[in-house]
Formats: sequence, structure tokens, C-alpha cells
Amino acid sequence: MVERAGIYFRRRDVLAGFTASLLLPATARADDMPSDCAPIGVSGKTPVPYKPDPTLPVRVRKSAFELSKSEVDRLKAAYSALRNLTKTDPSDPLGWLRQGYVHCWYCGGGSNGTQGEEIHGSWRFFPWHRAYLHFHERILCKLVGDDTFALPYWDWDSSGRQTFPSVYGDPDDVSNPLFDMLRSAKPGSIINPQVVSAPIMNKTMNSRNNSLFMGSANSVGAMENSPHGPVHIWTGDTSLQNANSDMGILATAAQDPMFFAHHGNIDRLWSVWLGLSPTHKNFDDKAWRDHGWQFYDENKVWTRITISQVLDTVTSLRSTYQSPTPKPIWTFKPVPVAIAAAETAARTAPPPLVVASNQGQAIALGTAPSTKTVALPKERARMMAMASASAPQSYLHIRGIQVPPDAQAMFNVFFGLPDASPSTPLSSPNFVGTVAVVAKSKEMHAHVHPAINATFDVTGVLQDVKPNSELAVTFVPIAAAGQAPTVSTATYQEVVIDHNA
Ligand SMILES: [Cu+2]
Repeated sequence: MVERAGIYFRRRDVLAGFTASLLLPATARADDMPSDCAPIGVSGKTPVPYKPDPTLPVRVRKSAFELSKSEVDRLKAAYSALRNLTKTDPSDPLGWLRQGYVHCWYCGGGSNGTQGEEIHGSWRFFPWHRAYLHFHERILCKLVGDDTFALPYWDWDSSGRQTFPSVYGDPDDVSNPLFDMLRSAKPGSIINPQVVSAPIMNKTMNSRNNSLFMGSANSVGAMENSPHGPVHIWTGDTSLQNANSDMGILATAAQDPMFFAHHGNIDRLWSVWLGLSPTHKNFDDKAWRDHGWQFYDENKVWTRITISQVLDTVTSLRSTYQSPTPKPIWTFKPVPVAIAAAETAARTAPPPLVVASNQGQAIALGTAPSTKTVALPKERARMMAMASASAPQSYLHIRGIQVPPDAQAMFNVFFGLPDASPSTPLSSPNFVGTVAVVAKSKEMHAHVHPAINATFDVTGVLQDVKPNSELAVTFVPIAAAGQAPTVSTATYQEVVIDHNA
């Protein structure tokens, strides 16, 4: 990166020649890591409240695999114009670079004291990214002078689409504005089954309630964990071994146009999940609904939007999704258990069962599989293996997961399978779920990596595994192709099973 009067140019763009008058200093870095991504010119500014515009047409987002020739041309024209804004003025808040910095800032980036709020690892994840897609899309609309312009989505959960969409470019055509030089996946790259496959999608889309699916104030939801995180990591490095720019590091992820197609699908699946069952609902909590964030809108107006303003996408945001043509790889199975009864039972459930803890000290994850075993009193084992309205649901909590800001972590969790390995298929009835933490930044000082808490509904797994005198919980760190990761710096504090989600 080249720094000049507080403005950052990316090294590759300097090399591409548009700022040929600049000399590349010895400190220029190939990873283009922003050291300060705070928005420019907003201190002391009062944001204007967001107002829906009912006169706008409803923008229809389509699969990146189903765009017409003219839609592909329009998409390329939009990103070309976005990149041109940055070439003309790197500090333009609407330009490609500063748009990417928006995501960086909201994952704790910025110079000391100016860091944005952390919007990952909690129930802020879905609504913040929806708002971000909205403002980004409206900027692109303005750039192409077409209010019907819509971002495409990459439906990696559709049958036959676990492959990188070709419109996003290949290394032989760097003139494609959708292509990103700092990307490992390319057209034809097939997603590893550890990243997206039916078992993972079945777990995520069958999450029984909003805190499991969307997270809570202090825990990560199923979708953010997987496949959101693994797709980020894979796009940056298909071997899953390294945290690579752009997509594999949160500070740079949104500098790859693919970010918006990946998050388009995440956002679409939020609506899909809500429509699967009347018990799938958004949160009623005022603390969630009234929470909001600031963005530059397409007219460079510093605008505040609240979560309640992103929930009705058609009325408030004027956007919607056209369903993909192929069937999804996952299936939804309504829960036959009377949930209300089970939740009543939870109130009289036994105390939490501690599977692993080290008196508040960190436990290293390591690179090899590790198993913790806990003795189960008879009554407890019977209760956990029971599938009836009188038995409460069981949850596995992994708390205090810590990863240095410049590192990532990805591991699978199994019950009752102590010899599980990185090549154990996720179709195993013993598979509980995947934890994935995407690296934040290579600039250590700028980003804090708050501890992550993950919760899995293990009721179904416990019924299949039928624990008796003891229960084995196995963590399997993974990379691609059945490999173990070569390094691991992740730690966790405790693993607990209880009956409260
Ligand atoms: Cu994000």
C-alpha cells in the first residue's frame, strides 16, 4: 500500500499504472491491508435518518448464474464506474476502495478511538450486511443511471452451483472489473464439501429459532459460522490453509466484488429461513430493532438506518430476490417435537454439564483432533437421548473462542466419534457442526477480535448417537481435501451442554 497525505492507494493499482506518478516505497505491501479504514469527514456530523422512497422500482436480485448478457454488461459497467471513482479520487466515499473500507471499519477497523462497531459474531450480522448491500447497490444504480440495477447473488446452496461463478472473471482477463487479483478461487473451482454441502446447509437451515440461526447479543449464529465463514476463507485460499486477502480477511473482503454476491445469498437465505416455519421469526427485542448504523448514501448523505428499517425489504429497501431455478441442496424438516412443551421442560432441566474448562484459562485448539469426555449420570443420558415433548432440547455451547486478529480457525465438532478426522464425512450422524472464524486484519493494532461464543442444537445428534455412561466431544481442525491445518493459534475457554439456547 502507498500512503500519501492520509490517502491509501492499493499497490496493484499503482502497478497497473493509473497513479504512475507515485513512487512505490519499500514499505509497500502486497496484501493491501488498510491501516485506517474510518470514514472520512463524518466526525461531528449528525446523520440523516433513512427514509424509504416508494417511487423507486423494486430491484430484483438474481443468481449470478442466471444473468442475461445485458445484465452482465450492466454489472460490469457498474463496477467499472465504481473503480473509476477511486482512480479519480481515492477518498471518494462512493468509490470501490472506500466502499470496501466500510466493511473494514465495521469489523473494528480504524485508528485508535475511531473504530467502528463490531458487526460480526452476533445478531448484528444479518441486518448490518443487508443495510450495507442496500447502500452499495443504490450507489451502483446511480453510477449506471438505472434504478432497476440489482446485485446478483452466488447461490452456493443450489444444486450444481458449488462452483465459482464465471462472470466474476478469470486471471486471463484482468480487464474484467468484477475480477479481483487477490483471489484464489476462479471460474471452475469447485467448493470443498467441508465449505458448503448438504449436511452443513441442513444444519444451518433447520436451526429451530432465531438465536440459533441469527446469533444473539453475544453469540454467533449458525449461518454466520457456516457456510458464511468457510466461503470467505475458501475464496481467498481454496486450500483453506491461509488467511488471504481479499475475501479471506474481513478488513479487505469487500474489496472483492464477489463479497456482495456471497452476502447476497446469505441475505436471501435469511428471508428463506423466515418463510420456512411460523416459528422462525425475527427478534422482537427493542435493543435489536432500534439499533442502527451510518452509511453514505448514493448522494453522499451520511445516513442512519435502523434494524427495523431493513426487515421489510420490498417496502423499505425496494429490493427482493428472484428464486434460483435449481432446487437447493438442503431440505427443511419441520420439528415434530412440541417446542412449547420442551421449553417448559427446560425450566426444570438439570444444571449445565461441563465438558471442558480450565478455570477460565484458554485451552489450545491445536491442529490435530482432540476429544473431551464427560461422564453422564444415567438419568441425564436417558433424558438427552429421548425424543419427546417432555424432553428439553439440548445445546452445546463453545465459549470464549479466541483467534489472533491476523489468523483464522475452522473446525468440525462430533459427538461420540473420538477417531473423527479431517476426512470424516459430514453426513456422519455424529456431526454436530462447524465453527469458522475469519481473520480480521494483518494490521494488528487496528482491530480487536472479541471472543466468540457458538451454540449448536444437539438434540437430534444425541438421539442418533444415544449417549450412555459417557459422552465424547471431538474437535477436528480442518483444511481442504481432508487435510489438517498446518498451524492453529485458536483457543477456547469452555464447552458446556445445557438446555437453554
Ligand atoms: Cu462481514
